[in-house]
Amino acid sequence: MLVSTSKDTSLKTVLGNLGLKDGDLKGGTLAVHSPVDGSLMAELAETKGAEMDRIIKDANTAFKAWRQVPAPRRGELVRLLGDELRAAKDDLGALVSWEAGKIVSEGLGEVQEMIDICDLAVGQSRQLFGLTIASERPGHRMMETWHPMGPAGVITAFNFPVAPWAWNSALALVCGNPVIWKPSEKTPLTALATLNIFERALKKFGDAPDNLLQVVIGRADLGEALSASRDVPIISATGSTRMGRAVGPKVAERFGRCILELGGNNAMIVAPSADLDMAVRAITFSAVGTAGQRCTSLRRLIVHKSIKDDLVQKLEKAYSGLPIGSPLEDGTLVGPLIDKAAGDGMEKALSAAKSQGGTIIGGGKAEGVDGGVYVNPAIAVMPSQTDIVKEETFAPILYVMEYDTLDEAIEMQNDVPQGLSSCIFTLNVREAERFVSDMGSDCGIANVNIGPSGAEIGGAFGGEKETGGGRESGSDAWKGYMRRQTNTVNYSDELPLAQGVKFDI
Ligand code: UN1
Repeated sequence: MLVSTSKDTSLKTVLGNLGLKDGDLKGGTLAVHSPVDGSLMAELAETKGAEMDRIIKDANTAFKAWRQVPAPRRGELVRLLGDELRAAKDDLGALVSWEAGKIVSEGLGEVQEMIDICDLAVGQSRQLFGLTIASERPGHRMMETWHPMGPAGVITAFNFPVAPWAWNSALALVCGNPVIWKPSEKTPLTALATLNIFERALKKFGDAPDNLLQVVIGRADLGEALSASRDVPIISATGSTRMGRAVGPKVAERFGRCILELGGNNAMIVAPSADLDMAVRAITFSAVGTAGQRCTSLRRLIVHKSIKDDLVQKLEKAYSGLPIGSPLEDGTLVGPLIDKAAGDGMEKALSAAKSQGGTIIGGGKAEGVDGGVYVNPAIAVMPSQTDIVKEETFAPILYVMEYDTLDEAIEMQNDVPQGLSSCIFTLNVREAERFVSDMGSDCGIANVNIGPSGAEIGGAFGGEKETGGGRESGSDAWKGYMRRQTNTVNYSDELPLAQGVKFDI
């Protein structure tokens, strides 16, 4: 196989470099196939449901020790993790390509995202601060303190098999919480490789408690066990809205804390003043990059009617030259879908789009690439925002609708159940400001003159409505992994009551 760098990205070498030994990858019940060529990469032993109690208990034992370690020292472990990730970047990036089907540059980008959040979390470990609040009572001080919460259950999806684990875990760890990780059953190898990388950091760190990070391999029942356990105070889950509907109520039932990052149905409004060449580049990256399998992928294009035909023509041209093929080959921009079910989902959505009045450009099986599910990205020009457009289909389908007034465009942008990411292309400052104002996009992310995907880790990541409302990675997302305690300290020799209440005995 051709590779994009001089590095050996063959699966055998990569697995070996990441400490995944042949013997550990055989004889189990979980078959892991590569979307690149359909080959069987591993048959892994699965964690049994009956083991979950012990795993959760071990995490709580680790918590009792880890919470006492000063936060900046906890940060040192995450700093070492960042170092080890830097050293393993090429190998882990290549394994992401093998297991999730991402092109080399995106596989590496995902590992870079892990490194970036480690850097952020190291700084954060010295900044887990609360406020001092003016007390109404003389000789009193009010303040808030942030304390560790306990084990965090982190459930991740196939499409970003490692970065969302890192967003959650780098912060959870500096905040004093052990992590139990349930990766997607489609991408367990990258999780096991990450566990090995973490263990390299642990060794250098020296005196961390055992079981700070445990990985459970298997299916939905393991995620359910985490969600149902009172001894896992935080559940952070990335995946489909369907998964969120299973996890959310279970966690709520026991009053646990949920951080949900679910489906998106992200739109771009293209206004008449837009720089169309730039828009075409942004649209192509965000609609066909990662084969349309990011939760931030561009799925809806809302274009002013005066430029619609021109833009669709430009996109057709850009789409016609897209290199589709093995993600490990130099120059490929569109890799495979994760599995056959994803290909069937795309077919189904395209035929629904057609029956709802859409004109389909592209789609279908890509010529000349075999082994995996390789498809031609599709553009579906729709008469309006019909039912199928309101659904998230995890595939490279771009629905195009036209608008007349900006009000109408914003209304269309917001008129879907999901609320993750959104953007506008315009050179008109009024339109741009309007879009990011309280009258604009209802999403967690709203961009101007860049696409909806490819967010940096410095901002809070997540969205509203069926996207689940959680926020991860940057800004003050660290607070999601700690409990806030309000402290009032009386340093006077009186006992005044708040609100002027008198209670003399
Ligand atoms: C996801 O698809 O689950 O903004 C996460 C982005 C990436 C993260 C996507 N930083 O596209």
